[in-house]
Amino acid sequence: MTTTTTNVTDLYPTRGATEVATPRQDPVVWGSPDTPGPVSQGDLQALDRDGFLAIDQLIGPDEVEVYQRELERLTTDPAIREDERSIVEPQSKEIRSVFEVHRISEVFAKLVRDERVVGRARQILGSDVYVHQSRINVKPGFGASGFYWHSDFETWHAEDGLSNMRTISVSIALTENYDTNGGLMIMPGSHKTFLGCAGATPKDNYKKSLQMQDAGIPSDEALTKMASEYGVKLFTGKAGSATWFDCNCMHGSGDNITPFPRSNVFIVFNSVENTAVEPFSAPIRRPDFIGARDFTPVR
Ligand code: 6CS
Ligand code: FE
Repeated sequence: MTTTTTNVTDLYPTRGATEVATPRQDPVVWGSPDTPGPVSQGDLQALDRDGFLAIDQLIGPDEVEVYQRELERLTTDPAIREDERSIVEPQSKEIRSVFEVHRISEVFAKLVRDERVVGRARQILGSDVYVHQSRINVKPGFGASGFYWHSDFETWHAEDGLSNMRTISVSIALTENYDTNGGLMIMPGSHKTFLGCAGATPKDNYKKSLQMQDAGIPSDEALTKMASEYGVKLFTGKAGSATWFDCNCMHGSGDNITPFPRSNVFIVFNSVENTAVEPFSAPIRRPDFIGARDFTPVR
């Protein structure tokens, strides 16, 4: 194990000369079984086993419309397009993602504070939580590109300085996620092994990685072994459905060549007991609109 400048032990080495697997050393569900909250004991056990929890309807159809209108407003606002927090599609130059959407939009800020959302995050992580990252992914269709296989924690550890796996993401569908328009795919159970990737992090990596990730990509051999062992689950659901998934799930999504957008809002809750230190394997920090440095708990 190596220590970083802040003398924090690096439990999960990555982006060295070779790819290296490390067994997970953190719980998946941190809250104690009798912690009250919206997630049932059965669902907590499933989350621990699989690394994800799918919910058919987290928000109702009438609410979804409010968020769909807000997504439309944001992605057609010229000021947002000019904002550095907007990432465009490499080909079409359409907006691909808008980061820090919980700070830009009061509508999405309200969703973050909703007990159905933050209440689940607190229960799973067993503590107060803050937003490490939020984004809307538009995936507009007609060739919008996907996200290659990766573990989010691998990036958040290497580039944002999250020490432990005490971070949970929720992807809330704002349009219908069919089995054809580039839905989220997760390898069930893959969250129990940390795959440290080979290859150092280039400076300003985020400027490229948010369009097409390079550093932090597993090898074909590792992906073949994992997919053979765990399988691949595709998540579909109506607008308003949600997928909670552990920070270390191996996941990705395909291109969307249908005319039907696959838009979601993606919120990453991190425990206030796991606040970001210095990057474990990157020359500099990423901007705080990608990896938050304000650890104020969500209230
Ligand atoms: O680098 C990140 O933080 C982002 N990249 C991906 C592909 N998923 C997680 C996160 O939004
Ligand atoms: Fe991801």
